[in-house]
Amino acid sequence: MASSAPYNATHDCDPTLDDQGVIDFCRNGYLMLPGVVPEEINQKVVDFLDHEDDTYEPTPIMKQDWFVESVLLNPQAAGAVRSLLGTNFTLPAIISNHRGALPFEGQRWHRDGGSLYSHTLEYLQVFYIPEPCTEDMGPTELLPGSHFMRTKGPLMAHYGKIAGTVPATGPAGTIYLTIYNIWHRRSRATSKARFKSKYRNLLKYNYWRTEPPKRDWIVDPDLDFNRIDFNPSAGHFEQFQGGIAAARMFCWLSGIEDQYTKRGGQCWPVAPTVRDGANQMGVPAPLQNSDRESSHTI
Ligand SMILES: O=C(O)CCC(=O)C(=O)O
Ligand SMILES: [Fe+2]
Repeated sequence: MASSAPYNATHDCDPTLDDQGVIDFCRNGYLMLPGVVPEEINQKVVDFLDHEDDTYEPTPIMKQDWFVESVLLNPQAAGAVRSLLGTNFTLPAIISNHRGALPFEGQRWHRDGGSLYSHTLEYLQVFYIPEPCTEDMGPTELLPGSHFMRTKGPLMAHYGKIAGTVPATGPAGTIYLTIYNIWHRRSRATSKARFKSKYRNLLKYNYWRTEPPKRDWIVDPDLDFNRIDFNPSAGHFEQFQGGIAAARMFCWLSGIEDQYTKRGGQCWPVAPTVRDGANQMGVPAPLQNSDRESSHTI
C-alpha cells in the first residue's frame, strides 16, 4: 500500500550489536547482513525498480509501506543502525540505485563525495541488494579499515588491485552498513543477467544520528578491553595506527572521548598482550578492569 513517504522521520528500536560488534564496525568500517530481507519483499523491490521507477534515484519507493517496514526498518538492519547511531535516528531522504545493466565495466577506487576524515560517526551509508550478487555480477569491493586512511581521491583513482579487499556479495535481501568514507568501487561484472532483472540493482541510502553518542548498545560486562585487537583486518596502516583510530571512534561512540588519551608508544589499545587482568597504559577509566593486579604499590 502506498502512503506518504517518511523522509527524515525518526525511529527507535532495540539495539542488536554488542560491544564486540561495535568494535568490529569501528575497525573494519562495514557490516554485512546477508539475506535479511524476505524474498517476497525483494521481488516487489525488483518489480518496482524495473517497472515503476527505473531511475538512478527511485526515492518515491519510500512511499511504499512494505519497503519502509521490511527494508529501511528491517529488524536486523535497523537494530545495527540503532546500535551505532543511538536512539531516534532518522530515515533517509534520498534513495539511490547504482543500477548496472549486466555485464558492465568496473569503477575506480573512490570515497563518495563529501567524505570527511573523522573519528565521529554522525551517519551511516547503507546498501541493499534485492537479488543475489555473486563475484561475477560486479559487487561493490570494499577495503576494510580504509575509512581512516588519508589518501587524496585523485591519487586513489589510479590504484589497481589492492590486497585484503572484500567483495560485497550476498544472497538476495543482503543489507550492508558502511562508514561513508570507506574506499570502494564497483567491480567488473562478467556475467549476464541470471535472475529476474537485467540489472544488478543496488540501493543506497543514509541514516543520521540525532542524539549525542553513548554506550547504549548491548553491553558485555565480561569483555576485557585490554585484550581486544582494534586493528582493521586488511592491515594497510603504519603499525597500530588503524587500531588507534578505531579505538578513538569506539570511545567517541561510548561518550567517553574525553577519557581517551593517546600518549604514544604502547598506550592503549596497542598492547593487548598484557597479562593477568592488568590494564594497558591509558585505557579509559570506564573500560578498565577493576581488580588491577598491576596497580599495586610495592
Ligand atoms: O555500483 C557499485 O557497486 C558502487 C557504486 C558507487 O560506489 C558509486 O557510484 O559511487
Ligand atoms: Fe561510491
